[in-house]
Amino acid sequence: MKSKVFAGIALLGAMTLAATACSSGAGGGGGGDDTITVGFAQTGSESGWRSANTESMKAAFSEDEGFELIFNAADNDPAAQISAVRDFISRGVEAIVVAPIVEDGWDDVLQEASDAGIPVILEDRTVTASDDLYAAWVGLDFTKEGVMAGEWAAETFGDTPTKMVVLEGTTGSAPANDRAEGFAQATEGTGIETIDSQTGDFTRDGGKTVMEGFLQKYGVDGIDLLYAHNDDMALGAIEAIEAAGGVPGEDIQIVSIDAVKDGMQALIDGKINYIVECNPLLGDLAAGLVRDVLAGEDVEKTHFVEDQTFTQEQAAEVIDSRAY
Ligand code: GYE
Repeated sequence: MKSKVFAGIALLGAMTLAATACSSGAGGGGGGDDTITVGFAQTGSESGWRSANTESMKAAFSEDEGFELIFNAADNDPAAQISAVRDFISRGVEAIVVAPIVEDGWDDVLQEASDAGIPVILEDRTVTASDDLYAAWVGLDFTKEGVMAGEWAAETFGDTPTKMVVLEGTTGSAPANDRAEGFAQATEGTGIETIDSQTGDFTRDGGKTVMEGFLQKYGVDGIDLLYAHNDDMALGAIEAIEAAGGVPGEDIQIVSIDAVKDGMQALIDGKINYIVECNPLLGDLAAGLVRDVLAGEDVEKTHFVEDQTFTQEQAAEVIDSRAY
């Protein structure tokens, strides 16, 4: 079976190749048999988080690490993503990794992968299908992220009547559902009232367009707080608020999730007030799970990666040392 031993051999092979700079040459030549072929169905390229996640996955599933990666990004179209997984099955890959765009609708294709004897590892987002249908999941606790964002809002606004608008992530996605739920839990009984909530699809353009609509409807003065399910939508909203003559971070306070570089910079600049991290560097963990599952090892079904939170001061301290 292909396992850690195998990964070690692949790594040694790569080192030897680098040292001798010759023998099997480029491409699929030497070591081809030993390579683990993996299909990865990514959501798309909607955000800075996603770019960092894709980079992390490509590095972890590289040839040097002993993999041949078939990469697909579905442009956030759930049907296209399921087709990509079916294509991986028909190509006979050894393992499939999916970052599911939405939670629902996975039962059939996961069953097909299982019938074909191809293990599926989920990274990032979760699904509603039975966990018997996949080997493992690695990602973040989105509900907890929502709770942490909500706790900041509850502490900041308390009983003060506060008009909040929400920029939701992709409708039906696990992070949109869970971040909404976590925030609601943490702000229950406070003076925060959701006056509007719409999806901005996790994109900067989406955040900007939806925020423009909110501003037309309520005016800068009619909104006290924006909760954006990711930094990119907050960044789009900042453009909309400035264009409407408002001061983001002051006239309208903003809390968002991800802690990507541009978001952290906006936090330092005082345009965002608080950020909850969502760590996108899941590649090594996902690759480790693929190796272990293919080696027949018993793996835990769920693997949570820890997140932290950032105030403006904390962001300034760490921004230079962060990898994404
Ligand atoms: O927060 C957002 C991205 O699924 C955790 O997807 C991920 C989310 C992330 O587009 O920026």
